[in-house]
Amino acid sequence: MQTKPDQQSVCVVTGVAGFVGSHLADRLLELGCTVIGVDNFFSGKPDNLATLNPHPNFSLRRQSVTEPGLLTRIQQQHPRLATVFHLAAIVSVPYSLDHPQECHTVNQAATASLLEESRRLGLDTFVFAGSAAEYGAVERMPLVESYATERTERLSPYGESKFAASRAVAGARAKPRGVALRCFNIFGPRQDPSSPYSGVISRFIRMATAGDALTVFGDGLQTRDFIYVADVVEAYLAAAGLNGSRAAPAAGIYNIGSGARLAVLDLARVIQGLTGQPKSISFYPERAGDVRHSQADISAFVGATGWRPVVSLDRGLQRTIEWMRAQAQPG
Ligand code: UD2
Repeated sequence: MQTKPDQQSVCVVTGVAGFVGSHLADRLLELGCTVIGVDNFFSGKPDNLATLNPHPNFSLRRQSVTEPGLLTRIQQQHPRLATVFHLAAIVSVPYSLDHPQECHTVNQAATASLLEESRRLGLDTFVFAGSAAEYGAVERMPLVESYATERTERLSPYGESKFAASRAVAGARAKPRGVALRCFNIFGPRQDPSSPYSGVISRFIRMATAGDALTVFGDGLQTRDFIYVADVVEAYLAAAGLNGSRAAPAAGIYNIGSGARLAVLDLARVIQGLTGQPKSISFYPERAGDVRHSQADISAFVGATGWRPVVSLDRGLQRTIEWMRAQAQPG
């Protein structure tokens, strides 16, 4: 059934200080929802809350999603709580390789607990941030949801934990209805470019705008499915039936990507063109554990909700470049 977003819609967003979570919360507030954000600032950034903090319908809980009773306490204060968007996670694949137990606790066990708590409280919808990492070494493109199975060779505890959690979420048919969004390579403003493991787009834009050569790992012919953050946010709204168009989708796991793939080397050239910084490209050894290709088949979610990505790669890159340039301005 379609829900009309208004002051009646009370939502929890875990990972609210993260790249995607903060954009999702901005959009929910714009729609008139009340948002309770949760973050322990392990990887989330206080700066991402700049537009949220002053909003009268926003409140923040600084805590980990591993702490029991989180949703129960929120529901005591907000009896109309209906929807949980669960995005908080250990988000780094390399970190998960060094800390497999912590990754299991945060990404898998905490999701199972929040889901169970949602069931006890009788909440309507539980939307979970899954990942393309759930496909691990699968080579058949485009990737269809059913290609990731228990037998799939996943390349990290991160991929394993996201797969198990998505499965659990999709198993919740009603009260809550569980929807896991298997997101591909998301990019856009607020993505942190500073770590060696940051998204390639944020890294390339930072290098290009600084006038540096772009670092390509391997031959650059590996491909990825890049999707702009605003399109991902609309997918979250559609998953919860809050986008005001079609009915919400049935419980399940759905790919969220652009449906197209682009070689890293082509991406480098596009970014050099858009920034007007046609500096050279430096080639480095292929990164361990990299998958060769990644491309989503998005027909399941498009068919279920009518959602489609609408921001072109060029437009998304331009907006990201503008944001990064503004960040670089002093003061
Ligand atoms: C993405 C996700 C990761 C996980 C994974 C599942 C991001 C940031 N990471 O990892 O969380 O879900 O998908 O498969 O979305 N590269 C360069 N030069 C650079 C940086 C990267 O050539 O300076 C290459 C890198 O080797 C890779 C591609 O660009 O082949 C994309 O790298 P990424 O780190 O943006 O994302 P990916 O697909 O490894």
